[in-house]
Amino acid sequence: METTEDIVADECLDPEKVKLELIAKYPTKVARKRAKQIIINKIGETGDVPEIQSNVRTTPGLIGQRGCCYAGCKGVVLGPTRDIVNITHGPIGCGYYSWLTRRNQTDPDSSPGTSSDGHNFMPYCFSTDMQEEQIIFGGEKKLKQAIQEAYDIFKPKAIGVFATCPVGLIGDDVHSVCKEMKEKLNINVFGFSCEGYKGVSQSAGHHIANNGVFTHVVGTDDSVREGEFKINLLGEYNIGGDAFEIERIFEKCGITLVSTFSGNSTVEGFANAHTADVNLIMCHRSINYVAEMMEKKYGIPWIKVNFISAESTAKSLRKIAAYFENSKLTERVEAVIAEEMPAVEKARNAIYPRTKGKRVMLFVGGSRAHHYQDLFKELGMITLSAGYEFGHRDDYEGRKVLPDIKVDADSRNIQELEVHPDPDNFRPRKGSEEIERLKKQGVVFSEYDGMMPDMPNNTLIIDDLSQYETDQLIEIYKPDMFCAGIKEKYAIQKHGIPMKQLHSYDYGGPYAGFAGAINFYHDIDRMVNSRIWSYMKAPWQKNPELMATYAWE
Ligand code: CFM
Repeated sequence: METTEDIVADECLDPEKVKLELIAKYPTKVARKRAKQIIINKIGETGDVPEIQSNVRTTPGLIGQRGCCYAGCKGVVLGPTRDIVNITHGPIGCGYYSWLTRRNQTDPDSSPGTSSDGHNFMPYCFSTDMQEEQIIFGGEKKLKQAIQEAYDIFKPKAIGVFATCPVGLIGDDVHSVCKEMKEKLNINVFGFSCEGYKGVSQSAGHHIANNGVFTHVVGTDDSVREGEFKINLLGEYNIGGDAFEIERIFEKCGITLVSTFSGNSTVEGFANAHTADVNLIMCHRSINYVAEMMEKKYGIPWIKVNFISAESTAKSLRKIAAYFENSKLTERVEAVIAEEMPAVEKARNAIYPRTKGKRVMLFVGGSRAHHYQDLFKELGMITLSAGYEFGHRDDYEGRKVLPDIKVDADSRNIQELEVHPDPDNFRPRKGSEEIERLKKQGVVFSEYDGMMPDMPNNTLIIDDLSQYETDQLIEIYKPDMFCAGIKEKYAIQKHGIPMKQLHSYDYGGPYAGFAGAINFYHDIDRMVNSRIWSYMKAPWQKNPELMATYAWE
């Protein structure tokens, strides 16, 4: 079977040449900047990879894939929690377009460890609908009214308020309004200064959301839930029902899920997350802050996991068992893997001959461009190029580069919370000797190696890919499948290339865990082997280009 090396040995696909081609038409300054964000992967003998510039502003004029700070805070991190009324303080457009149509799912009767109260506010869109009047005279009064109205109608346990760009520009103090309403209503009301323009992408919003949830919610309920092997799952957002599949597997293994941040979650779950024995991180980019802060404040260690792909799921379950060092758990985990894998293998073996050697590119968010490569590997597909929209250097190169990352003004804008051990609740889950012993046994703590060490040499790693570069890449490589988001979807399809959304799964999924892997194999098989794409003719292929001259010429 062809490998990446074979493919790029073709002179036209030489990554050095492709890189030059991608930036050839840019003005010198832009080309220089993009050259630092388009990297040809080379893994050194010690596992080191080249430096990639990331988490910097998108060049104005380039059409990028990114979202805003508000999107990262309200949409991504807080959005999937079903029992918080999330109010967008701003003009209606921000609320309307962040309405959770991207298929975070929830089950009001069975969020982990929570009483079933039937609360589910996710299908609603709450906004203060600011008008010119509020922009000129201030919107705090309208915000107070909105909080009161939401409380009167829904009687929620908590209300979150999210600031949009104009709120930051006119200076409404959402935090003091929330404080006042919290005292008045006697429920948790908290605000987020997540104005869209903050930072360089939605990544800033993740950090702000993490700070807010950690400050206002985590640790507010000390009740300890029954069950053995208590874990939190961080950075899993229940897209397309992924969390349901992961919860099914945990339950089968006898692992107690205290809380998920934040797929299929509730505010109660966050409140006693500090009672878990270990934190598992799925999406490192969006939530590593919470894991770090919980370790400092409560003594809970964290381990990186991935439940995308059957092999990765099995590996992650074994990591959990290794952490707890309990023979009963180890046996159960092995039994579950043995029970689940035959169906996975059966589906894979049937599909593999049709998908092996197909070429794929993934440009998604801050973690999926890495995680989904494992699923494509199981299908024998080759990842030629990948990149994040807004990942940081540690998501590409691994956390070992953290000390070398220069903090720029945009990042300094986002508050770093100072966290200390909690006098009542700090309890190191493992002693230092135990940790050392576990490390020797191969348990890796507080580490994420990033995407690049996992990718073959000579693959193109591209940060913050632009639409222009997308078109170029497709023309040059003619991949069999391109993975990105809704904004990119139709332009890619017009090239006659199947495009898989990995943000909302195009209404497919779940893709996590064992059952999810099977779903994914089937969906990808259908897409890469459909002949429909070869019949595609883009409008510009059917009709000649329109030419015009200026009237004065
Ligand atoms: Fe994490 Fe996410 Fe992602 Fe993300 Fe996102 Fe998302 Fe994503 Mo869309 S938190 S970084 S900000 S895994 S919304 S659930 S799919 S870009 S790769």
